[in-house]
Amino acid sequence: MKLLLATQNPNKVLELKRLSHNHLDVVSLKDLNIQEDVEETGKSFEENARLKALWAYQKTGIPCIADDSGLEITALNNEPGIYSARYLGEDTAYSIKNQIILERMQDQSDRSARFISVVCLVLGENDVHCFEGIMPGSIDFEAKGFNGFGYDPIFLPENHSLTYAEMDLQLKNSLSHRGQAFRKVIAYLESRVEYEK
Ligand code: ITT
Repeated sequence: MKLLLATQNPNKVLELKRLSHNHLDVVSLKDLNIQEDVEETGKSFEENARLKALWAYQKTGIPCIADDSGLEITALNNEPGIYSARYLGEDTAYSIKNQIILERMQDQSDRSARFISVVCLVLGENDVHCFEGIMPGSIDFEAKGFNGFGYDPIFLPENHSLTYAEMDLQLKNSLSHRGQAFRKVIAYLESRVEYEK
């Protein structure tokens, strides 16, 4: 089946395309030449994921999913949270954002953090389903690795000695917050007979 991933973030498209199996023909907004973005006015990951997926469904009529995700750092009052993309300025380079976070974390003994993803699937106006993935971990003492995007170089997933940015895509997908949520979507679609093919 054709599934539209409603995102302007090419890294999310890459992650889902790598995860999805042969039955799933994943297309992106870019593939459909849609450049607009929807304003994320929700107060939670779920509200924003729902908003993005419904917007894309209403625009195209294609079954859609959207991810809203972010990093919560305990010692920083769970910032940046749902504002992860806008934190410290939407146009600020992540190399700078990550350095500022590392400086703010310098004297913190509690380095715990977690990544959260909520992926919302819209199969019809009243056929909407949300799935969550959470990866607990900590903020490293320096930025490490060059893969991935965003806060990947400073996030150490629990029980691993590599940051997300030091992992290849397959390893990151196998444990990441969004990998977990995407796999739940795929399992749900497989359980719906009409979407088997
Ligand atoms: P779309 O809304 O178009 O999907 P976006 O990048 O703006 O793209 P979000 O609004 O969900 O997506 O913001 C998520 C932000 O959280 C993202 O820009 C990163 O800063 C951060 N983030 C989420 N998942 C991440 C990951 O796997 N690695 C690093 N940073 C991540």
